[in-house]
Formats: sequence, C-alpha cells, structure tokens
Amino acid sequence: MRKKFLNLGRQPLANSFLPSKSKKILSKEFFYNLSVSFNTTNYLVSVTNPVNPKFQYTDKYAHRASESFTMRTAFAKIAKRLNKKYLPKIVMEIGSNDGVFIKNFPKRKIIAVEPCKNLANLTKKKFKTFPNFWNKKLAKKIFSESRKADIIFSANTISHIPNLKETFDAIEYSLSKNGVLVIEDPSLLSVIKNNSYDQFYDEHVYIFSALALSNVVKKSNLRLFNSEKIATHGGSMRYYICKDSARFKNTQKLDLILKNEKKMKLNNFLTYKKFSKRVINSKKKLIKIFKILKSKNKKIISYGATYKSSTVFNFCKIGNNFIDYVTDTTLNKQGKFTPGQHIPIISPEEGMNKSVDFAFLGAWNFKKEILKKEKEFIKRGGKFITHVPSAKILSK
Ligand code: JHZ
Repeated sequence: MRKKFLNLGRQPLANSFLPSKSKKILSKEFFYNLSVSFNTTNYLVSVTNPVNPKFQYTDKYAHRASESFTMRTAFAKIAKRLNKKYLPKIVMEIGSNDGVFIKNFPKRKIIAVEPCKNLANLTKKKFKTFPNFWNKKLAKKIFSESRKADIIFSANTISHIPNLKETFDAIEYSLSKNGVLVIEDPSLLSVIKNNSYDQFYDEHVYIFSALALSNVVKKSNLRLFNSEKIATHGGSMRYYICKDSARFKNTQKLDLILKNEKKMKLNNFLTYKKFSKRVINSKKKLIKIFKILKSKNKKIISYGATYKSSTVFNFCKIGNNFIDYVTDTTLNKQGKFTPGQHIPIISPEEGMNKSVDFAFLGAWNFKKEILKKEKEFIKRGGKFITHVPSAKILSK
C-alpha cells in the first residue's frame, strides 16, 4: 500500500527553463502537484503521480553531467575501477547524457542509450549511441542470446524511470551470465538525514534505499549483491546487481548497509511523517532568512540553476521577490528563466560581481568545489546561504 507523506505543492518540470517571459511562453508552462509516497510493502519512496517521461526527456534537455569537475573526476575513477575489476567486452550505459562516464572505455566496447536527442546527437559522433528510451524492445534490438553486456552502468537515471519492472526485466535479458549492473542514485538515508527535500522533483520518481531496491530487483530475477556509499550529489549510493544465479556472493558491506537502514527505520512510515514536519520547518526558516536580508537591502543571488533549487524555489515561493538572478556555467541555461519562479539565469562571470552580498547555494552538493572557486567573493565579505542540512548563512 502507498501512503502519502510529503506535499511539495504546485511545481513545474524542473528542466523547463523558459526562453523568455512572453505571455505565450508563460501560458504554456506545465504545472503538476508534487507529493511523495511510501510503499509499506516494498519500502519504495516515490513521487505519487509521475509525469510522462516523453514530456521530460526531450531534445531540449538542459543538464550536462560534465559541467562539474567533481563529476568528471568521479566518473573517470569508477570507469577505471570497473574496467580493471570485471574486464568487460561490452559496456552499456543507460542515460549516457554527454558521455562523461562511458567515454572512458574503448570505443569498440561502448553502447550508449540516451533518449534526449540533443544529447544523443552530441555523442553519436564519438561512439555507438541509441537515441531511445530504455525498454524491452530496445534491449532485444541491441542484444541477442549470443551477445550480452558484461557491465551495464546507469548514474542518476534508473530512479528517473517510472516502470521499474520493465526496466529491470530488460536489464536481466541484456546482462551476460556473470554480468554486473552498476547504478548510482541519490541515497534515501542521506535525504532523510540532510533534510534535502529538494532531491524530490518530477525526474526523481524514486529515491532508493538499499532495502527497497533489493526488493524491487528480485521481481526481475536479479539480486543486489553489493552496495557502497558515495559522496556525489550530496550523498548517493552505488549498487551492484547481478542475475540471481551469477557467481557473486552478497557482501558484508551490503549486510551492514541494510542493517543500518533498518536501524534508521527506513522501513517505517513514521520516519517519513517526521521528515515531512522537518521539511515544513526548513521552509519557514529559509523564508525568514531571506526576509531579514531583504529588509536590510542586501543583494541576494542564487548559485547554480539546479533542478533541486526548482523544488525549493517553487515550494517556498522564492522568486525575484528575494533573488535578483541565478548564475550557472551551463551555456544552454544562460539567458533563460528558472521554471515556475522565472528568475533570470546568467553566467557566473557576469553575475558574481562586487554588488552581490549573499548567494544561495542552489548547487549545495558542490559546496566544496564552489567555495574553492569563489574565494574572492568570500574574501570581500560575500556569504553563502544554504538549506542543507538546515537553513542558515554559512559562516565562511
Ligand atoms: P547538479 C540534475 O539535477 C538532473 P541538478 C538530474 N535529474 C539528476 O538526477 C542530477 O542532475 C544528477 C552548475 N554549476 O549536478 C552546473 C555552476 O554553475 O547539482 C549545473 O547546472 N557552477 C539528471 O540540476 C548545476 O550547477 C559550479 O561551480 O540538481 C549543478 O547541477 C558548479 C559545480 C555547478 O544537478
């Protein structure tokens, strides 16, 4: 049974950066009600009413995974590790974005799957890319009984696909006998601990726990056999999954992770009810900070036009009333307006000037990288605001 625990209100698609604020564009903006539910049977936490993926993963998809140094380095490192450990002949990535992970393998081994046509067009010049959604039909087109994948990798994508049964069935069909599926997605435990409710938006249909994922993959004759915590995206998990009959034994690390999730009561609805109360308090606190700063005539901007900040701004109704503009390094976000609240997005070169007093960390997950980059801003007295793990002005 699914039970609702969090209501984040009327939200736009987090990827729908507007090209202008013309009446015509604004009248077409799509909104839906974002609420989050807990499944008391398999412990899955999911958006209650997911949006049709056809409206989300279009040829206008804005996110470029290689925009941050942190992610480029992390993907290169895990690619090297997987290559050494499993010696794959064929590696497939589901949701290959701009190729930041899969480009680390030799071209002849690569199969990339990316439904956003603008991104698929970028990588198809470099290696084999299927511009399609991942499903059984595509799996049967790519693989046969004699040709299977030794590694299937998918970062920040499986959690975006509403139909998990078909997704994992298609993966089970595509994996070689001892092939390994490696997925990375935000960690539910981190979301609960950090109060990072902004991990919920239309694309994050699921925020997985190891407990829930192990239940879900079983239904497709797959087995979660290992898992590790990773630091990316404000606390994620890397999961290793194989065919039920594959040679891998379940690891002690996985046992500990499952035990800890039970200890933290991720299998209990009450945990989520309490989380929901903390989210409402976080909203109140953040609005209070913005109001105080505005009453002192401070100039506030936001740093990083993230999908996550779309949830925060639309939930807390933070727009041009508090924030002058958002800076972002991604070229195709610059010159546009944020979804729902319509705050202009400009380049950091233009935006991080001397008149800025405070910058809200929309990309709080890259705090370390950003603080290092913005030493000048901090040196002249500029301060960052965050809402994770609690709403506050950072002291340095
Ligand atoms: P970032 C996206 O979410 C969407 P977002 C997606 N659904 C998902 O799951 C996660 O990624 C993984 C900019 N930036 O990665 C670049 C700066 O401007 O936190 C990006 O636009 N300056 C696929 O959008 C944004 O911030 C910087 O110094 O929440 C970061 O977006 C840095 C480091 C980043 O993901």
